[in-house]
Amino acid sequence: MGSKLVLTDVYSGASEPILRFDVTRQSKDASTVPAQLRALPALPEATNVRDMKLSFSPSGEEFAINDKTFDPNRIDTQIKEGTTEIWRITNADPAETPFGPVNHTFHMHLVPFRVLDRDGKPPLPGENGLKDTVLVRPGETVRVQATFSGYRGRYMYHCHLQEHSDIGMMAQMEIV
Ligand SMILES: [Cu+2]
Repeated sequence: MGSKLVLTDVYSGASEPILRFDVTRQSKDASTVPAQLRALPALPEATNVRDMKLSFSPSGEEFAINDKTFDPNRIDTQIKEGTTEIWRITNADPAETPFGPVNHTFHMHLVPFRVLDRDGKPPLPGENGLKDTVLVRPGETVRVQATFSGYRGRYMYHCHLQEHSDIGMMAQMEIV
């Protein structure tokens, strides 16, 4: 009681407080976590591999995916409905800048994905389930796998740091 907890974003380098919790009363917590969580379903076999490079744009003034800034009139990736793909997502930005490391958080619309590995090593403890966003630190390559089923049409994938997607780090996939 009486304590204050402040949620801060240390990964984006901004270190600005996001949310403050003021503990003003005591309450009972009857929730429990099972000792063993449900096993993950087997991964279907992937039939295609794509590379996604996250970095500053060639001009150095914006952010890009595979050296291209966002264009709403361009389809960047075409995918056959129902297929399973592995995306190798690489952060090619520097670990040291006056503002700290340039981290990116890759986010895909339409389908959740599974994190296969980070630089060939197992995913982080919190990354074993279905994800829609994954942190990619400078110099890292994270492999994710997704099955593109459910809907056809155009969907976005982008860096989830809004300051990055706002200046180009966003692209379109079309499920056909
Ligand atoms: Cu980013």
